Amino acid sequence: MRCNVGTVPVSGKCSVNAGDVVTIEMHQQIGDRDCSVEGIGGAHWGPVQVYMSKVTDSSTDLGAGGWFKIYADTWAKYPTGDGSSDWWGTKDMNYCCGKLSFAIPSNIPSGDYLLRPEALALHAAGAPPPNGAQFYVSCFQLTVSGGSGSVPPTVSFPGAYSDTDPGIYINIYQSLSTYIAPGPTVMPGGATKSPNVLSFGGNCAATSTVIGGGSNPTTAKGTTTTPKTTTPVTTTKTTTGPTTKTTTTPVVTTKTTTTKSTTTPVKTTTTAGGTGGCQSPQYGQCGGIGWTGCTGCSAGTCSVLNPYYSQCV
Ligand SMILES: [Cu+2]
Repeated sequence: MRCNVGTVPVSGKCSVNAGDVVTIEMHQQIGDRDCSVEGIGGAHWGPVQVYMSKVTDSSTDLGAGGWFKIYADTWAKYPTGDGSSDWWGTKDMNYCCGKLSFAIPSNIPSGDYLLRPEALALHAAGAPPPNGAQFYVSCFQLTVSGGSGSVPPTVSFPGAYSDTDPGIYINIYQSLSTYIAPGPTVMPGGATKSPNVLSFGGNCAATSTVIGGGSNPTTAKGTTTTPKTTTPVTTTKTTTGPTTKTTTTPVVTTKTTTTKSTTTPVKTTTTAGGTGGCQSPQYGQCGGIGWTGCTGCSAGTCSVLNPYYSQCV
């Protein structure tokens, strides 16, 4: 829950300035940064949230100290369909080259930090604990310069979440009137974004709202520019452990504006899978109600997690 399994600190640190916009990337397969491939595939819908922890040395720290939330891109209701049709943070990530951008708050002290983006996949989260929600986390080792103020109140991992939290133990295949993301509120000076992308070709540029006023550019669109106050962060590459499949690579980018795309998933009554004779990759979706993609598996076997979701495991 802190920094994923099978991970250890590495020697490098990424230097950033307080206030910099950082972009993290998540991809299904190691080494694949193809923007035409879903960043986190297989209907892994849920919120994306980002935490930081002040540490003495980010190249050795294991994250046992306190964490505070700096960013949240969680949920927004789509006019039709059930919760799986709604806007989610992981849809923003999925259809935007696996990228999510957010600012390092300017009102935190300078020094070393661990940065912990967390994608929470809820496609099987309606099953009773300990089955259900899937957390995809990585930790990045930062040194922040130019900060000010003090560290906000913190939580611990484990400890911040309960397996029965309403945003963790939830069936998203029903109409949702609200969604309560797990964990503490975003710190003042942090930011939230309302998710706004439902498919490839959606508008990946959007602005997040700073808690306490103002806004930040959050998502790179097409060409990447380096903002004047930003130091590019290109060194850390964190590979997740054996139970997950994503790789996250931080890079610094910029930019803005919003719109909404409107794709409604086609509903069918298939339970074992769709029409494809093709093969999904390991950890990919291979069946479930509404699934029209590949029903075979190039690695693993197609296993039913719930009526809406079968996965190559
Ligand atoms: Cu999964």
